[in-house]
Amino acid sequence: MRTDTPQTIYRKDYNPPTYLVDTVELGFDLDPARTVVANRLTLRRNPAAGGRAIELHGEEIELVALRLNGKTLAGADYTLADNRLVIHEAPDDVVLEIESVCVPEQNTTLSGLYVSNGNFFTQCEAEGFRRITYFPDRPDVMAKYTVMLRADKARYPVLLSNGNLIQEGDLDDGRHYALWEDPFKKPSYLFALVAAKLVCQEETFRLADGRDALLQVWVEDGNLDKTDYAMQSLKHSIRWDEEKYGLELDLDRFMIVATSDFNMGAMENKGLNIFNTKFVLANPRVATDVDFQGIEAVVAHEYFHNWTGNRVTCRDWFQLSLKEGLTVFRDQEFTADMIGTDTGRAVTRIDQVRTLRQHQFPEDAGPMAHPVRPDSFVEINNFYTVTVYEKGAEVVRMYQTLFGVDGFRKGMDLYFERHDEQAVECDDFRRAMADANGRDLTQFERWYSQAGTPVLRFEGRWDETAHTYTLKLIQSCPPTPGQPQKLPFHIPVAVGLLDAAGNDMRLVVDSVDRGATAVLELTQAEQTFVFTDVKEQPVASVLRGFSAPVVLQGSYTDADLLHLFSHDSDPVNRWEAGQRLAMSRLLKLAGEAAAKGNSGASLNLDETFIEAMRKVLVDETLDPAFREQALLLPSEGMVAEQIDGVDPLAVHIARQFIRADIGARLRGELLAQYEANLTPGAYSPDAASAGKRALKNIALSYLNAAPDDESVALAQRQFDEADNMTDRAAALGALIASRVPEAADALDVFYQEFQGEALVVDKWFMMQAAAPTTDVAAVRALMRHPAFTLRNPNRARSLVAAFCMNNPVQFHAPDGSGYAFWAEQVIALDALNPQVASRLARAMDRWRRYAPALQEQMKAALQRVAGQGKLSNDVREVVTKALAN
Ligand code: B3K
Ligand code: ZN
Repeated sequence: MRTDTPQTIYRKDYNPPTYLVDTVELGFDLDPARTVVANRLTLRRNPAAGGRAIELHGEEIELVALRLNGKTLAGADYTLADNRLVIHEAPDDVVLEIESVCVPEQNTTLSGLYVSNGNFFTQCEAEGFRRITYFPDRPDVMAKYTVMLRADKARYPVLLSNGNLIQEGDLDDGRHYALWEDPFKKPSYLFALVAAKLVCQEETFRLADGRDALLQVWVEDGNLDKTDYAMQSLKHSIRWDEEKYGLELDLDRFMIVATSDFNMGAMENKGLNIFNTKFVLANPRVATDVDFQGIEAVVAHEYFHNWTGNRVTCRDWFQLSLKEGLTVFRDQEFTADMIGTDTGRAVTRIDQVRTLRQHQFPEDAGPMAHPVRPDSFVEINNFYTVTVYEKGAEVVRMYQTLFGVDGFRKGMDLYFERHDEQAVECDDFRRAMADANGRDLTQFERWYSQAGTPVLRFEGRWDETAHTYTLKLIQSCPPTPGQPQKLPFHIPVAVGLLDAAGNDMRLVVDSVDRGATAVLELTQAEQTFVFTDVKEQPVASVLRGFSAPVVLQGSYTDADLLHLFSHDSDPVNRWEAGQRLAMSRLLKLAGEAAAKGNSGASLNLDETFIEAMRKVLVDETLDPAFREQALLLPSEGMVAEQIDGVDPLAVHIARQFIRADIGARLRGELLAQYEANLTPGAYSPDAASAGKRALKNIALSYLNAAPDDESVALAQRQFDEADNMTDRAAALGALIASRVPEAADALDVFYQEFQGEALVVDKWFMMQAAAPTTDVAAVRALMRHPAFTLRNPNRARSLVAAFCMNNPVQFHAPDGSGYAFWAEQVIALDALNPQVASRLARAMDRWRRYAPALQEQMKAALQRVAGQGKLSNDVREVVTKALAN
């Protein structure tokens, strides 16, 4: 726990390291209560930097011995303060020997070396290596590692580290050892070790160049029935990277290890990926379609990091999106390719757009707004954000939109040719893209340096005599903390024009035939594009495929939107038109509900909207997965983002009213689609089956938004009879939402059946936490359940964070009880695990948007946390920024 005043670190202050490290030899004597780490480094003075002082980081470790070129250093030779060990004056070439001690069993932060369920794991990104040994713990120091692990053989039969296993054997006293060597230079954040009692599924896999690689998925005993999908996903990922980018696995062995105590999804340590069990373990009984998709995506993401992140890494942490944005883009493309069909691709794209709007746009508009490449931070762990990851991926996607798949590949090839085994900057990636495609991307840099979501407005005018259609595009970007003014972005805007029959017109701009979709490049604040030979009034489909991460505004009429919703050849914009129709109703009804003192009594939904929903629901020419997306209303959070001084209860009432109205008025169609989309036979997580289940289950949920005996019986039957978690969880969710007494029994049955499956117990907590019937008192009661603990991040998130983030009605209860609970839990969690606490702290980001009475109480809760004497930098940065902006 740091209690000193947090220091802000600035990108502009970057200095190269004074010494470079060539080799690292680590020796571990693993003991939960006292692990001794011997570290032998060879260093060399960096000619590119001045100075002869060696700067090492160290945190929560005890220095036992320190020798330089064989001589023990005296107290006057170095300073040890503020988590820094500085050796004042060193020769050009140095062998440094450091011995230190840490206490893994007391490490609840899950950063550095820690114990989970009796096993040792590490997490070093971003700055966890310094909690293991003294080291220049910065990503631009890349070295070769050799690691000796020693531990009790009975308790820790499996000893793993990065790279290749060189030697293993027995020692005295029931101990054994393993020696690992990583042939590649790497930054310290990619170091990992595991010492544990685990079992594995393994196989050899033939790589494109004919080599055989050993692939392993390590889990606790009893979970080998849940590793198949992760293994399959790994093999698909290896193949895909070979075929798509010509990138091969560069090691003889690739390991995935699952642990139930993990701060995030997974970690790409070289050759030894460590995963949250949530993204490894799956079988039909315990995992949903969404869980299977998550596993495939995260396994791929971590594997792809081997090239984009590990072989080419970041110069400093401000460059984080260099590896994260790029790798998210790669895993997104992989997911789309795995589905294969056009609508399948579109549905994954729609998912990405939804995530951006739901999470990234609010971040970009809130107190923590930062550019994709931030200029400053207090705690780097706070910057593993949707902006760095998802907006970063959108920025990478725009290169592909501008240059095409082949142009993008050329840029990637040049990037690796120039920068393999280097630590570089976002600018280097942009330069590779520009040079490979012969384009000037100077202005494009603003996507990295300017925060905030650009607003893109369009105005279209058809000239019936000249047969031209003039499209005016106007861009602006709202101010963000520290950035009052923005310059125009370079925005690729994909546009189509629909004729009255709904067909794409052929686009001609400047006498050039641009096909059905033209990618216009907007670089000015305002620009006009003229399409010629337009014989009738078109309906414009702007920002096809969501070609840039912007908010699109245009004066759409309902008629335009209905036309696009029925006909747009671009499925993303087709979906988008439906979302706009829904959003306008949600906003209108939320306004009416609020005006009537939050009574849903006399709300009304127009036939036009119901008819549009009916049409898409029964349109058999559309994939079930797409229809489900089209039927899914914008979330309460997304609606709230559109209203100043929002009252979350009014939004909830409006959305529930629409759901119930759809459920009642489309009853026959919903029942028919429910039946038509059953998936008899053995469960398979493939996209087509998952799409059917999704449509069937959204039908079930609408039916139970206006429950009657029949719909409740349907949910109950599905709950009792389904053989897979997707259908069981959906049925349970429908019962909970319909507020029928059957729900409580079903929850009991569910718990009894799955109490031995931690990931399912998480779902059980989460469903209750997010139910609008669950108030703070009920959450507190759940916290007293024997299965609850704050110490396990998944469990804490499944109840505490799920309540604060996914249960807007109760979280924003007018008496402020939700906010008081939040403050209490942030403080409690911070003492255990600052990273998890800090994520929870962000539930208050948008406090200034709420109705005055709520705002007041939110501010008080923020002040209560900020006023704590003992607070991590992580949480302090978040609450300080929330109060300041
Ligand atoms: N690189 C890790 C994230 C590390 C987070 C540190 N607080 C996982 C990933 O993005 O693949
Ligand atoms: Zn990543």
